[in-house]
Amino acid sequence: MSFPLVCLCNPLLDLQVDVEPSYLEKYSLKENDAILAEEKHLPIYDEVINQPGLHIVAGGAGQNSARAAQYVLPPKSVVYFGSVGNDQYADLLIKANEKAGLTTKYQVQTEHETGKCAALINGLNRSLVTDLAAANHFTLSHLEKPENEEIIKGGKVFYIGGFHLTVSPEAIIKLGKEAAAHNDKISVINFSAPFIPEFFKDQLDKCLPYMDYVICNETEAEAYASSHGYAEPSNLVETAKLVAKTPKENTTKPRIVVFTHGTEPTVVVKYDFATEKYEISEYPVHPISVDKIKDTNGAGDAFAGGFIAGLVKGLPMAKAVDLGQWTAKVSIQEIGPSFPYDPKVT
Ligand code: 26A
Repeated sequence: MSFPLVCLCNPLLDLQVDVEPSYLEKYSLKENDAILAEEKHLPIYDEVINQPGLHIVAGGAGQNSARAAQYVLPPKSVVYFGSVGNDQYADLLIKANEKAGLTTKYQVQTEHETGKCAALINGLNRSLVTDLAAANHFTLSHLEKPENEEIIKGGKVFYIGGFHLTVSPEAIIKLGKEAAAHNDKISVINFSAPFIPEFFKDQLDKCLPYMDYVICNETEAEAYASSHGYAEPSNLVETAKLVAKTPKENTTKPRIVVFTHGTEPTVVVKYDFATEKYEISEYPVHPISVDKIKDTNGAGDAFAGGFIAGLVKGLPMAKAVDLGQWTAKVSIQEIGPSFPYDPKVT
């Protein structure tokens, strides 16, 4: 079995509800953030389960991107690795992935439940509180099974949700090494949330040398700059240049940093290690009227999914960014990190 796109992250079920700012205040949550649940957050799950208007949807950042990429690629193009429990939640995720045409290769935990994310929607913002549960128990050994080794060997593009840095950097490095060993393979990591470059800096720095592409947004860029002690890079482009030039295992291929910035243009910075030169470009986002937006849960994941689908297709940068912006636009018009089926291709 082989798939051009191989993805790795934490599979989660999203429990999505609309909340008032006072609810976020009660739990000291920011209006637009993603965090790991602490003890004090645990009552949230019981509260949202009982709230009218609850939507239960497939989530998990990398899994959302994998579904988004499969949405625009030919059938059976994408495979996804992660860890779930042996429960009904996992069955729901498997069904959602099947519907999306995404091939799932889960590691199943018997002693832990499938992870969940309370997606607290407040207007155009979303605050995500995650209990990783089984997703936290993914191990490198799953990728070392002969059938999965085979899948990795056959992969062309490897996409890693940076959220997985909290789980198994070894598994990330395994995929990164496969890409670094071949000039015609590509590895991509998404910083995922500010707390990743902030609190998982060492894990990130260990994995980055194996990554050809970095995707992140402006708040994650800021967190990266501050945790790495950069004296306030003046703007997004300056931070992108710093990330692009960080040490790299295979310097035959450039490092390319893709920074999204809400409705501001997407910034792409490419660093060529041989010539020591940067190439900087900017791409406007697809405008959409606010009344068409259902919620922004998974917007960034959808962008990443469309973008990596563009890499699989071998599209030039402008077209790959454009495909990412299109998938993001499609997803924010659906409830949760979802897509309208049957698939349409741009
Ligand atoms: C480790 N953490 C905190 C997480 C996540 C996560 N996916 C993986 N690991 N926290 C939130 N998400 C997912 O992000 C999507 C929106 O971008 C949510 O499940 C949601 O679908």
